[in-house]
Amino acid sequence: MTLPLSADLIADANSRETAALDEDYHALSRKLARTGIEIDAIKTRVTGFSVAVPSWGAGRGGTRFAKFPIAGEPTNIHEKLEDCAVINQLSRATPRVSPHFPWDRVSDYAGLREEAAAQGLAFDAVNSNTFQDQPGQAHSYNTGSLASTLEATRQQAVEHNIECIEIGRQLGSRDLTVWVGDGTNFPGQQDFARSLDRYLEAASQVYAALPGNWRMLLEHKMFEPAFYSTVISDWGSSILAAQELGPKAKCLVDLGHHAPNVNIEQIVARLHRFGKLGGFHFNDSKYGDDDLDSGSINPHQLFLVFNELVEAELNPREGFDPAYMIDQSHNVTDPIESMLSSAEAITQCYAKALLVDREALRHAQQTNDTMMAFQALRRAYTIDVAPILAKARAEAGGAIDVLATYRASQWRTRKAQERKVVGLGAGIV
Ligand code: PSV
Ligand code: MN
Repeated sequence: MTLPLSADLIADANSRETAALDEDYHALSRKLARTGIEIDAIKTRVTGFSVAVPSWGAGRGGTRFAKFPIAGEPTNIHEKLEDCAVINQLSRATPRVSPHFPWDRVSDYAGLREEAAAQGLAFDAVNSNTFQDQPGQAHSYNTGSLASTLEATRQQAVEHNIECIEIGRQLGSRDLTVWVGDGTNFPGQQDFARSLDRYLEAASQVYAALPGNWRMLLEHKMFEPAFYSTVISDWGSSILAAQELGPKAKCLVDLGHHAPNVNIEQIVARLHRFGKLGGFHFNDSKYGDDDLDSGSINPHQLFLVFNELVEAELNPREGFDPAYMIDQSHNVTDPIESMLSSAEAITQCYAKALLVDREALRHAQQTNDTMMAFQALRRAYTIDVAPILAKARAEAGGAIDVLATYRASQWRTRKAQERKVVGLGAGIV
């Protein structure tokens, strides 16, 4: 395996941090031991935790107004993989990449899989794209894709999804994530029931093409590009569609796809209750699908989501095995730094959720002791778990201080000399 950064650089940076980390880890171990928690057991769980990164997140996103590329940004899937390998080498928490087609199209997928493996990476869920037209495409998606009123357009969207499954098979994936931009901007523009019927009929053709062990992850979103209505607008539409399609269809929750103030942790619990929680797109937002770093605006919500996910791990239903993924592509930071910051925030919330005294929580809930139930969560949330993560990373060959080590590597400056300049324009590609 050839990893992108020099192991000496990481070891060198770590050597300057080790003494302080050991002190912090020891202090935390004594604090946790007082409540009967063995720190090494938590570290083992943290080591076993991982989250996939999106191939498109390796590039700087844009708004619909503009994109401001940075020098050294990746220009194709090969360069994106290199950047994802940097993220994983430093964080040791992101060993899988979720590709998006046709953005990541190549002629040799077996070769791409080997190329990724040589850098310590595998492929996660494949994402189809029927929300954008491609040059030379026979039928436009400007009025919809799987729910289009036009039979030929629906068929084209079905075939694209089936092609994604085929590509994913070659890449070693086992999930197809389907998000469609289908919806309306004007009242009366489409019939709500008929468009859902068309979506279900087309989606069932995609479902029928899933290999035996595959899952189809339905991603809901209540707005953008359609703002009056979307076909799979919320978790309710998503779970109904998943139930209608069959057991291999599950729901995927993207944190940025809800109305402000929606109780997303409750949605997680509901989907799990019915065995339909299939995956996550982590990010954060002030308004909607802002694609901010995970936990940057509302770290407490992220913790509460993980509290439900740990509950679900402890009480699994129908093979609970969610595909955890970051979905972000922001337009003002270095994407590698943002994904490092998100991976850290996500893993921190997982670790904090593991620290919740579930017995105390259950007892307080059962006896209607609201304050103690709340405090059971609060106590875990306020513990600084950073030393656990840093120790787990360092033991796996990663960096104690991921951002400082990344900056010391001068990766982006070096890539700026090798890579082509990314074009201007708007949007994420
Ligand atoms: C849509 O906003 C979304 O969250 C879907 O996951 C897409 O595949 C992704 O963003 C990239 O556009
Ligand atoms: Mn998403």
